[in-house]
Amino acid sequence: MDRILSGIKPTGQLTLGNYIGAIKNFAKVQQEGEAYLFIADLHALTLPIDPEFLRNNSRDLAAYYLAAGLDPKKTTIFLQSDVPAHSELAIILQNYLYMGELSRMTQFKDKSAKMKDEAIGLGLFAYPVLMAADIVIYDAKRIPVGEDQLQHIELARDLVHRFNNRYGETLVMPKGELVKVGSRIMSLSDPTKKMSKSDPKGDIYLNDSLEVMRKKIMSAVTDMEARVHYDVEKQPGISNLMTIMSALTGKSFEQIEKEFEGKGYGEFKRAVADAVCAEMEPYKARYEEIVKSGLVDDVLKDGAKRASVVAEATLKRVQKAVGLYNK
Ligand code: AQP
Repeated sequence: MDRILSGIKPTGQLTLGNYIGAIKNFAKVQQEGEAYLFIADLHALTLPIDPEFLRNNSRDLAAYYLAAGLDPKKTTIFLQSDVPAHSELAIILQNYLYMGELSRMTQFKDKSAKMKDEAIGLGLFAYPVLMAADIVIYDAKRIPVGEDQLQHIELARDLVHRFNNRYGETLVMPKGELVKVGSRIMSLSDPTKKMSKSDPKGDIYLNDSLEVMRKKIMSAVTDMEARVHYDVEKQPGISNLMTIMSALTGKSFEQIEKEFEGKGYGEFKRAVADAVCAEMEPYKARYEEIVKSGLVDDVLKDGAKRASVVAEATLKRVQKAVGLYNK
């Protein structure tokens, strides 16, 4: 059975983009292999974050995973920092990725764009090294992610190639996988930008009330074309709303265009809001139940134990391959 791995940084409140591009898909994917799903709390330190917020948000993220239908008996759910082998492996792997390629990463360029050099942490720059370690440490072949993470996975693939060429077949080659629809949900207020946890403009948060979600959708930026039509260049706002609707209802873009032919944007937005609320109402209720149940701590503890067994074995294999003594 193929190993599957994914993770999310607990850097802020989860967005509808995180849900559609990542979380919703995990529950489906867990049926197809041996899945490992982590909370990337070490990655969350790459930009300033309040310790109390990080602690609470990490556990909260686990509750959102479970609410999405992730079965902790089937999927190993854990905190990245609970498995120190990730960090040890990253220290070794950092020698096989280079400054030039790391500085070309879009996420690094975006996140550091407005920062002075003195304020850019080494962790932000080296983020893809730890991410490569997160992946290869589970011999994971399939990495379901949103579109923005594909570049980091390509870099992890380069690393595996480089490492195996030098030391023989040691690491398993990973491959990024996107959801068919919704791998890049855009901001509702600026549909040329990705909806992001750390950029509150135009986000729908999973912890927004249904009423707030509805309001945000009703005031989403559209255009003057006055027709519900999928065209990312000319109608990015409408195309984004169509993507959200399609991802949540399973309707194709053609079906949506037909359904709303000759109808106004107000009616279309109401239908998108209905689709979002229909999905979010039971999801939010399950999340509340999980939080009340106190299940999260046990799941994370058990997950860390199971993940550590696999991670430590890979770390040993790599240590031996590179010549670390007596491993
Ligand atoms: N807008 C999005 N549409 C579809 N998928 C998305 N993802 C993120 N935003 C969208 C996917 O969700 C997962 C979360 O990854 P992450 O938390 O490790 O970091 P990220 O990709 O940087 O996500 P954010 O929300 O933009 O976080 P911040 O603002 O902290 O950087 C990934 O699979 C991601 O692709």
